[in-house]
Amino acid sequence: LVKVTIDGITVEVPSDFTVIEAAAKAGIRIPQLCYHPELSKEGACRVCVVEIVGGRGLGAACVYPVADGMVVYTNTPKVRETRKAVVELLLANHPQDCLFCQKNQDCELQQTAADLGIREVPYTGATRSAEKDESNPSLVRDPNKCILCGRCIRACHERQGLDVYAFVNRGFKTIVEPAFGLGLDQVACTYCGQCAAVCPTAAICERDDTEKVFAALADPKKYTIVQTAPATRVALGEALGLPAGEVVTGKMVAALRRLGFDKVFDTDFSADLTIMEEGHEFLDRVVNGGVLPMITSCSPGWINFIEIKYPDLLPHLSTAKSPQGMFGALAKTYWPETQGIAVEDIYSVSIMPCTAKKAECVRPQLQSNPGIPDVDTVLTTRELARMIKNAGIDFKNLPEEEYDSPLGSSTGAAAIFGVTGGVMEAALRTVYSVLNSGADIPGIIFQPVRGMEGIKEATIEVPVNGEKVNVKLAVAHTLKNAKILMDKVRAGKADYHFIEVMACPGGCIGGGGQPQPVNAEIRAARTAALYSVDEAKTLRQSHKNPDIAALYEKWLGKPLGEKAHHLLHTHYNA
Ligand code: HC1
Repeated sequence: LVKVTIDGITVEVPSDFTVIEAAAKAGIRIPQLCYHPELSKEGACRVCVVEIVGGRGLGAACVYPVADGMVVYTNTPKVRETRKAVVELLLANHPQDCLFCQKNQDCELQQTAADLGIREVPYTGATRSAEKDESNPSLVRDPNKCILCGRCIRACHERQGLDVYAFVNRGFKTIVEPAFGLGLDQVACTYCGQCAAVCPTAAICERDDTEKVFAALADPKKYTIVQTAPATRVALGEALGLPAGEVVTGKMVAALRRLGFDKVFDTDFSADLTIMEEGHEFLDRVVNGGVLPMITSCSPGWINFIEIKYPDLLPHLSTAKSPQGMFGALAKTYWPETQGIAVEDIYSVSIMPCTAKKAECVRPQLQSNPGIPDVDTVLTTRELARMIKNAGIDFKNLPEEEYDSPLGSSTGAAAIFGVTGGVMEAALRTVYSVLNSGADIPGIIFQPVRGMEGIKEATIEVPVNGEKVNVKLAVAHTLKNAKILMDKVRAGKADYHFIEVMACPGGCIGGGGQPQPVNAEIRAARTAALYSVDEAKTLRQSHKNPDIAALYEKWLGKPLGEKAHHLLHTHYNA
């Protein structure tokens, strides 16, 4: 440890800290744009300059290493003047459209300018003029709003093991873009949105589909159905003035009704259905010698990744559609059929923590009726928050309401889909029970697959064909960790039976469409909230959901049966 004195406050910090980290420990927040606490340090924007006594002028706090006895001042006239000039220069080459920008009131550049008391931009001259990239269903890139902080480049490389973006050109012409200036649809982008999750401005955002949904809600001919993903209920509140990790399920349902949806259903219902199909598929592969390890298939960023990077491993993927996909199939078959509604009149929306879900829903293989998408529009949690604000709904004071029946019921197993290890744990609860004559997994929870380690491994003993078998499991979150596992599988060095992969840090609770900012503390709060949803449920195993059992009995047949196979399973793009 070393002792550093910042603005008169002395703190002891590890010797590998930089000044910005030491200042945070002293309770001093230094303005920051290129710096992100979960990414490597760049020292690019210089907005974090501080005075180091005895140093060579001003230093960038995010990259300046601490030293024993160091004395730092973060709030001198020279520091304030310099920071202001840095941000004024950034603003001089930035569109002045804050009032109608998608990130208005949610933009770190705007906030920094406000905090620094900037009232005008004293510099004029040339400004960047580059084309927007709207090539894909998930993400929109506007290079004119880019401040060259490089966070997207680092997030893509360091979290996801991909290199979609790079700096190109030099000096004033410098820009961040994919190789050869191609659209994101032409490069190895998985649409996971982790770039958007760390972008301080509106240079990378989710595609805004809110107007499409407002239009459908206003169309008297449309019967509107909405489903809500597991991880949205523990994050939506953050964008509407509530603390991180507050469970807002009932308020979200009430808000969706007030927005005008005819039916408010739950992706958690189809997460239970996914466990029925995927769990039985796993059992079938183990008992009948199918391709192992079987790998989960619900995270669309992960599916895009394996299709692009490991197409030879596609037979390992479970053929079960994602819960969003399964719900969509029911919304455009079971529901119209049993309610006597024309399928063309149904407009199906899903609320997802994920930008890649927008690309999932346009896959032609996710159409139960040729030419008609099962999910018409995906809105991220952030977009739903904007719709709620737009409609003037007083979210904080809404009464709690229940989902509609029967596609709104769910067990605790479904809730934990939204956190890394959750799909595996949910599947084990059912698989274990099936193999042990209905006995529950001891204690219901399976601790070894919980937690934020990048890759978790575990073994569970179950009887298979009359013999005790050690079933080997692995769980990875982020694509960088998925890559490590896939390289082992490809090399024949993995003896796992079942692997769960989620593309985003922490699983869907850290999805690219969730409210910003996100950090380890916020992810931990969302995670704890999802586990609390599970604990609060009387039924915590998917196969015990009575509405799922009734659906199979009355309409769907049996898991992996002909109708289930046709509606609830899919294939991938090799
Ligand atoms: Fe997810 Fe899933 S858990 S992929 O993160 O399997 O997006 O929340 O909806 O489909 O259920 C996302 C979350 C989500 C699906 C489920």
